[in-house]
Amino acid sequence: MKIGIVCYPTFGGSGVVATELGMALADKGHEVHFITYNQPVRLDFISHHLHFHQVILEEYPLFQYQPYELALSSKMVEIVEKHQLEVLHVHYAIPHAYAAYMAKQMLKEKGIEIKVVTTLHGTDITLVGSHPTYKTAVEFSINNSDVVTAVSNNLKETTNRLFNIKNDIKVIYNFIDIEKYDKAQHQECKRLALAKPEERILTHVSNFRPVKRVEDVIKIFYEINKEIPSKLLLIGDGPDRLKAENLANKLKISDAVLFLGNSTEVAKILCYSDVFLLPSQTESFGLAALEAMAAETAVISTNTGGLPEVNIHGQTGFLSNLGDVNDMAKNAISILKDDVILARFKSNAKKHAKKFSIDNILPVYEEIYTSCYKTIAK
Ligand code: GMT
Repeated sequence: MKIGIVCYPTFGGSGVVATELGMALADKGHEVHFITYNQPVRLDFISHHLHFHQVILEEYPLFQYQPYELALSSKMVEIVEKHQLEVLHVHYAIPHAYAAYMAKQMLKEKGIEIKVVTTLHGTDITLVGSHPTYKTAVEFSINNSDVVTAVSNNLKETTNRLFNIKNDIKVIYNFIDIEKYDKAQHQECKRLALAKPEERILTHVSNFRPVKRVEDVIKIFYEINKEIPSKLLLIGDGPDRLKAENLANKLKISDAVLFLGNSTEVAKILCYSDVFLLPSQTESFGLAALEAMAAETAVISTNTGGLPEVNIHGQTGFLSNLGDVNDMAKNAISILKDDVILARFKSNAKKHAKKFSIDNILPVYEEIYTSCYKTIAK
């Protein structure tokens, strides 16, 4: 099929899911067109099945804020028409679902019917979308999408609680390319370059936004490090990085804390990891936790949002109440202090991650696209 994918091209989870989905679809022979303002960071190849169309914003002195939705919907119309796309799959409701609705109306005027699939990822509902500033438009665009999906049961419930939704929301979990993580596990994982043989390695991957509570990561590690020789690797960048660095300095653990910045090689870095820390305020799913589990890493997380659907308490890791850094540290220590226990948690994590294999999830998206296409053909 010919599919247009609209997403944020950044390191955020929704962009990662959209990009991995597009690349997997292209691999299966579908023609995929990414429409966004930059090349998605994880888009590592372009082929005759995989295209990228940049939305360019024109500067104009009158605009304090450039009207991105307008440029995006115009670009969608252009690309749908030019490449005869059959479906538009937009990731993250704001403003993509709204822009897609506008594109659909403009195409209708030209006698072209296009179906819109909207995938809700989390903060587009929980933190931003339900804010009175956006709520009316978000609710409207969700209700006017042809198919709506959410990345966890929790996100579906939250969406139905916060909005007056008329569509049935289909839950499709985030997914993982297990083979990529298997390969990274089998590469030469040079642990000794980062830690002493007796040290455990803890990791955290995020975009360092306040919702990730990176200072809690440092506080948890501080407690662990008192009892277990260990290193903490932080991957990513964002507004709270400096706060986290300052806290590590203040607690005099900066020698044990490595800030590695953004990386497109997360699978390779996670091969060092024993325990992954995710003390988020909320996670609709927690793709970062799933990626860690695929790299055979136990997860210490909060019990918020969709995290309990991913991290199984007492099996793949532990769940704690938001902000309870002592409980998270205690749980991490209970895993890290014993080789046999650690090995059990790691193996459980990997086994559970396999349930989210792309091989299981991709056909579900394909089915949705096909059902959209069939409705048009009728
Ligand atoms: O979590 C982020 O910082 C990025 C954000 C996004 O939308 O780009 O991620 C959300 O979508 C991911 C993919 O579906 C989910 O795995 C994350 O849990 C979700 N983040 C939050 O709900 C905070």
